[in-house]
Amino acid sequence: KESCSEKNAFPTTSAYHEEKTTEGDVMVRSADSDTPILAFPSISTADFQFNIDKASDIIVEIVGEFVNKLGTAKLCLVDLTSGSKILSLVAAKASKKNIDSSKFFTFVGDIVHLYSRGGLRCNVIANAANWRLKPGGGGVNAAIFSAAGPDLLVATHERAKSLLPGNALVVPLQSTSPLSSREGVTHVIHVLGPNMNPQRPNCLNGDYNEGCRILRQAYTALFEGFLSILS
Ligand code: AR6
Repeated sequence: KESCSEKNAFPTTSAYHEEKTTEGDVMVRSADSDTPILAFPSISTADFQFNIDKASDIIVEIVGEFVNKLGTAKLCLVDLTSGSKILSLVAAKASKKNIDSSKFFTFVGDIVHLYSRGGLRCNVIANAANWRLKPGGGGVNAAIFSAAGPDLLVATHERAKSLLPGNALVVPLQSTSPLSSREGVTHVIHVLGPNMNPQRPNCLNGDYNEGCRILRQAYTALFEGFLSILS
């Protein structure tokens, strides 16, 4: 059985310790399970086809603006594979910018199985949503709605029926949701990023001035949403 691990150059050694499970597997466990952590995917860079190099600059820029406002909380960029380009670009740029690696790190894993398969407890996860805040459609959105169960859609639509690009919506999860009971997730934050895919609504047709502006706004809204949960 393979356990997930943090990515390459941007480790989390100060925040985590390794622990042997009864089966002898080495798991990475949060040193303090009360530490609030926001796990987020790279918004817009898969189905929405946003340029990965530009996106990595923006992630590091906006993380840099928030990293000192987090108190004991942490931010964690997640992707599915250890070959993820966005994870390695962000890790390298964050390290170059001297962003505190105990406050921000990258992690390889499925965002709906971070604790059960990766040993990383994140109380908040972000969703790369669609404008109608609907389940399905693939990617992170399909995974989160499916893992959370039907209550997430109800709780989401009680708060909003749609989202404009660049905006975020904080949704508390019921304790009966498997994402809550199994993974320890208390909130999902839906984020709508800029879309460069002509097959999807609101395509920006390669306008990266507008695209970068919206992606900055999206990460700002996401991190503000996370801070609002902490306060
Ligand atoms: N766990 C962690 N990371 C993931 C997972 C997962 N389960 N699944 C995908 N990623 P995407 P977008 C990574 O396409 O580009 C949906 O259909 C993925 O490798 O989910 O913002 C919505 O309904 C990539 O790095 O989001 C929207 O219509 C990142 O998550 C549209 O896609 C984002 O990929 C949004 O497209």
